[in-house]
Amino acid sequence: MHQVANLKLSRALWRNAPAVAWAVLALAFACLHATDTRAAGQSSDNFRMLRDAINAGGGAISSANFRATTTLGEASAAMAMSSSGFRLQSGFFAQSGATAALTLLSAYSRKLHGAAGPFELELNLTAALAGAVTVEPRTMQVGNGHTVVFRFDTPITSVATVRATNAQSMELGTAQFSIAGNDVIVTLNGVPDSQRITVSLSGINGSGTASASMAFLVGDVDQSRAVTSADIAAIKARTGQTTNNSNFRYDLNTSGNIGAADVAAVKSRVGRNLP
Ligand SMILES: [Ca+2]
Repeated sequence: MHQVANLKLSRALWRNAPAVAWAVLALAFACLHATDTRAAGQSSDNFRMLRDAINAGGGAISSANFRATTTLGEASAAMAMSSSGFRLQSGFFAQSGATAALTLLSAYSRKLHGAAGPFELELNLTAALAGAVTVEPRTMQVGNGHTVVFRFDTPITSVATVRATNAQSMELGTAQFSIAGNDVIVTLNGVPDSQRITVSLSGINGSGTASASMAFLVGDVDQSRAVTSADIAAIKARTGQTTNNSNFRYDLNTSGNIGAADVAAVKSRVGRNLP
């Protein structure tokens, strides 16, 4: 019976030989092109590999089961190309997708205004430290310092260092950070008032960097970089208001409303300006 069945299968294959041949050719063609999704030369900008091509080890693509086919690199190591024997030809660069895609979208100075909630002052990321930087006019929050939020276009997994420096690259106060989704939240303590600073992050998701310059000058609600009678008038005009998204800069003591304490705070600082 088996011989009869095998004979029938052989005859069927023979009858369909042209179709079988084309199928084999098509499969070979597809395999040849499986790794070649790059646009031009193999540089860091345009090199891509398909999962099927690099994942002959099976399972998820991780260091434990990564395998590359012999056509991908230079087989200077003998036997199979495993992680210990794998070599790539000179000129080849691989890059981490997360680091390459990392972009700082925006940065904010965030403060909690009591029951009114947190409000964020967006920082001008294009201003030079000595130029028209965004001025944070609200006071440092007791026990919590200043909070600067860096918002990226991708989830953040690691940050190596964070620093707050002045124009002479001297560190001001202390800087700590935490990570929340796409945000890196920097807490500054001990930064004096009437200061321009640059907050810098390095080692973001590996090798990414980001920085934002800003200034702290309590009472400068109109961003003129000096505390003047105009700032007093602006706060007085909003006395009695509950803090909201359009007036939070005038709530200097972040109490949740604009009142006599805010007027007193700006009056006591008239004459101060940024260096
Ligand atoms: Ca207030």
